[in-house]
Amino acid sequence: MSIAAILRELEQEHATTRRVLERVPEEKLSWKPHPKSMSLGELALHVAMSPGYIASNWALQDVVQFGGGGQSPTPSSTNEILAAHDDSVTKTRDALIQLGDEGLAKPWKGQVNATTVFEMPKSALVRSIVLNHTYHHRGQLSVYLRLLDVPVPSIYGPSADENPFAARTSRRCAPWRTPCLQNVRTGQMSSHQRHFENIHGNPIAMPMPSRSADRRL
Ligand code: NI
Repeated sequence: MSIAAILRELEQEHATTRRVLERVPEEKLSWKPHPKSMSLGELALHVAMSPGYIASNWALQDVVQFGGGGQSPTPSSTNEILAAHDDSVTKTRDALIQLGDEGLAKPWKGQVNATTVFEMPKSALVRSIVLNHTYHHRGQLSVYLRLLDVPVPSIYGPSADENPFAARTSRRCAPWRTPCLQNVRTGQMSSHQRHFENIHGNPIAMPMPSRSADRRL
């Protein structure tokens, strides 16, 4: 995993994260699905801020001392969450560039009262706690939106509310477009099409090859 690859992933994932955060209903920020859960506002702000905070405060140090936690910050508006997200994107990108490929190979420790509770290469810190941790909470946030009856945006594939693939023509299609087009010729469904039909009950429109697409195959 190189910094260049992580930065490419970041650009794509942050755009998706912003689409999810834009849906957060301001009048429901204090809502929570369970007494032990974070509120909608706390969770959305956690999704927004975490990558930038962890990349710039943890990944740039070799040893981090954790405190005792504390109350999650609570936003007062959706715009505040979006501003925190945009700031976090900049901080994450700057920290990763500063870290560089050499920095990714260095060891990192997280300690509580001088006892090591996390120990991993910085590449693993970035992979799991800067990136995967955010995707985990973003998925959680999408369930909050569903429970609040807010239309859920497409994240990695169609949601029950949005199917970006159905509207696509062959000029712009999903990453599995090439097998789809090949299967147009053989008359077979791709495994992804079967997956969406079986799991989501929501068939993907079969993209028809255009002349320009044909030339790329
Ligand atoms: Ni978390």
